[in-house]
Amino acid sequence: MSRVTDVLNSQHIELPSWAFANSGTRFKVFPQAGVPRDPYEKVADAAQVHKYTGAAPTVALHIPWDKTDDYADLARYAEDQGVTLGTINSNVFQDNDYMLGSVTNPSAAIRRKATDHLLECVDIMDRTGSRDLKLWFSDGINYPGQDDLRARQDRLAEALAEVYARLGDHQRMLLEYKLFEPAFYATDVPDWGTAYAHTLTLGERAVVCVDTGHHAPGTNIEMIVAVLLRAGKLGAFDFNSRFYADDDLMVGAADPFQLFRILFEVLRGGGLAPDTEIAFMLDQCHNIEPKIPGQIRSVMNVQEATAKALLVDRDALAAAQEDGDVLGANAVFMDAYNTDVRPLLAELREANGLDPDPMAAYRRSGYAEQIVKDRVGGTQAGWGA
Ligand code: LRH
Ligand code: MN
Repeated sequence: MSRVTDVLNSQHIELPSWAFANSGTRFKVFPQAGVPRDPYEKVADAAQVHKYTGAAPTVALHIPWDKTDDYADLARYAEDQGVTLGTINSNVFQDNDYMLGSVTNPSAAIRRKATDHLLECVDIMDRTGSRDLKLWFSDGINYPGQDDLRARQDRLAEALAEVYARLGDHQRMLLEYKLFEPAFYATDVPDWGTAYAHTLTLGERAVVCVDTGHHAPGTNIEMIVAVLLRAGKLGAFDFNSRFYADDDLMVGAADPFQLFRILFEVLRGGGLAPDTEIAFMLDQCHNIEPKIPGQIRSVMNVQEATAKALLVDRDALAAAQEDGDVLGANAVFMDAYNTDVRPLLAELREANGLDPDPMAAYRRSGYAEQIVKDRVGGTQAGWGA
């Protein structure tokens, strides 16, 4: 069992600062009392998740949503709270100038502006000590003929090369793909293949980010994970779950079996080793549920799926696979998935001096009521769209 507990003890899930802010859909954003008003309060809320789960020691920032005068001071504040600042996310999807694209825009001046934002994010990484720059582009077109697909790829490649050249030796570029939305005909980085092709051209410190909500329905995501891992190009996950599109629901909520299959392929490819280079991040929006408990539940869902993946009897599986024992192999896989790992995780938390039930411990802390009292006035944080 030590192999299982060693991996679970070394598991590190990065939280998105924006999950603690107000979020919603184009129809409505329902504000919640006690929501943070600045990056400091977002970091404080993220620290609560780490306090009770012990598995979420870093917080990803999104620029400009987390813009602040002194990033080094924010990094120090995070340390005081028991967490560190993680991935820096660029944002070239909310400026009026980017209607027809950011780094792929027909206008060279607008491409320059977008690229300068990406370079500014690297400057911020130098101050926060972050390793990863995550690039997601909403760039795309809505109608055939609207723009030249090939030319847009050339423009994208040019901007990525300039940013890649700016990265420091220990810094990486995570290129995130997404099938559609906000573009509804062609997205410039729509799938793993396009992202992979660009990262191959760029170099070894450019890797792919798999957001589990960014695929066509029915896509076998664990297959993509196996292929990218084998190619040494799987850099990160944006974990969430969905029933239909990019719903950004809690990871494992919509399809816990899929999450198990994905984490089994990560394990199979060596991606759960204590020194793994893969960044396991959450990218979610708690539109109607309380946000800190939503993040705690999400971290627990990843831990449970990871524990189940680690319980797959690999020798029995390999034997059945070699024998062509289809049902036997599937049964070995399902036995692990159908194992209740909650007692194991509760024991692990107790062994680490944590409450076996993080949700109950957080509820008893009174933190939720305190932030509602404290955070009066000011402007609640959101997506600022
Ligand atoms: C795009 C995305 C991207 C983030 C944003 C918050 O859908 O997944 O990772 O920048 O959500
Ligand atoms: Mn994402």
